[in-house]
This record gives sequence, C-alpha cells and structure tokens, in this order.
Amino acid sequence: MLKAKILFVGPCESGKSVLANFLTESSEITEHSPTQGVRILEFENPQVTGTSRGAGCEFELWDCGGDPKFESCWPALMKDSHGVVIVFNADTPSHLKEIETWYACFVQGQFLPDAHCLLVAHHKPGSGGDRGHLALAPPLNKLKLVHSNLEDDPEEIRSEFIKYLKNIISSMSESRDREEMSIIT
Ligand SMILES: Nc1nc2c(ncn2[C@@H]2O[C@H](COP(=O)(O)OP(=O)(O)OP(=O)(O)O)[C@@H](O)[C@H]2O)c(=O)[nH]1
Ligand SMILES: [Mg+2]
Repeated sequence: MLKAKILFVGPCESGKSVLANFLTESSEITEHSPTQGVRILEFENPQVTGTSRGAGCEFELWDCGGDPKFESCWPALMKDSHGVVIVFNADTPSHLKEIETWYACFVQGQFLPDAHCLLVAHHKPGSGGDRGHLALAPPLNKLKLVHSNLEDDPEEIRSEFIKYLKNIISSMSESRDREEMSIIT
C-alpha cells in the first residue's frame, strides 16, 4: 500500500480548507474558522488506484493553517510529505509575494521536486473569476498552475487534482521499484 502525504499550504483565508473539503468530499461545514495548526483528512480516490502491480494507495491531506503564528509547527508538517499544494487568490496582489515564501520553505526547503508542487489560483465567489495573465516571477513561473472556481466549474479543479495525485503515486511507485532493485542487485 502506498500512502501519500499531501500538504495544502498558502496565505490565510485563501480557501485551503474549503477546497480540501471539496476535493476529499468531506462533509464538514466551514464557516470561516481559521485552521489552527493543521487538520488531517484521510481519503482514497477510486480514480487513483495505485500501481500496475496492484498495490493500492491512500492519501492524507494535511490542511495547514496559513497564519504565520504556526511557523514553529512547519518542520513537523513538512516531515515526510510527498506533495505540496499552494493555494492563493490571484486577485490579492500580496499573495503573489507570499507564495514565494511558502514555496521556498515547503518545497525547496525539503528538496521536493517541482513536479510534486501544484499552484492553485482559487477564485472565491464574487471575485470575478478573471483569469487574466498571472505574472508569476521565477522560480514560481515554472510550476504547474491551475485555477479553481467551485461555483462556475468545480470539475476542472477536481480533474486537475486527480492528475496531480496520479503523478505523485507514479513517482512514489517508481522510487519504490528502484529501492527494491537496489537491494537485489
Ligand atoms: N462559498 C465559498 N466560499 C469560499 C470559497 N473559498 C473560500 N471561501 C470563503 O473564504 C473563507 C476562508 O476560506 P478557508 O478555506 O477557511 O481559508 P483557509 O485558506 O483555510 O484559511 P486558514 O485556515 O486561516 O489559513 C471561507 O470560510 C469561505 O467563507 C468558495 O469556493 N466558495
Ligand atoms: Mg483553513
């Protein structure tokens, strides 16, 4: 069984918990209550079934609080994670700067490959949903960027998220194969 730990990080009130509930089909109600530290959601996805050899897979989605007061918890959150999803609002200019810090700490800080990082420009209801051109500075401009708009097109982010999970699982499975080979050779 492969077990992947995926973090949801990013600025406060960007929509991480709303999105995490939606993507894991968690029925938890959220009026805005800032996530205190972290909330762990376990889930499986019938469309992400693991490897050709039949090993199944499970996910833990760690929905992290965006408040910098939790910074002292970050090393514990990051430990042994396989993927980092950075959620931000494209219509909040300060977020573009803030996500550079999240990326530096959570992705570069633990030498995670860029392919394991997903940027999600979340469009809250009433934000206009304008996708315009997002001028992300390097190194963020080389990351995969997807948009999420749960009111207008919820299936778009769902299918992008499934693609992302599949990539994570296939790279975990390859590294497990390599590990097995290295033992027998
Ligand atoms: N209806 C609706 N409301 C949203 C959506 N995204 C964000 N919101 C609103 O924005 C508030 C903040 O969203 P959260 O998901 O709690 O934000 P967060 O990123 O988890 O914030 P922290 O836990 O403080 O870091 C929510 O309580 C909602 O009121 C959305 O897609 N639909
Ligand atoms: Mg939250």
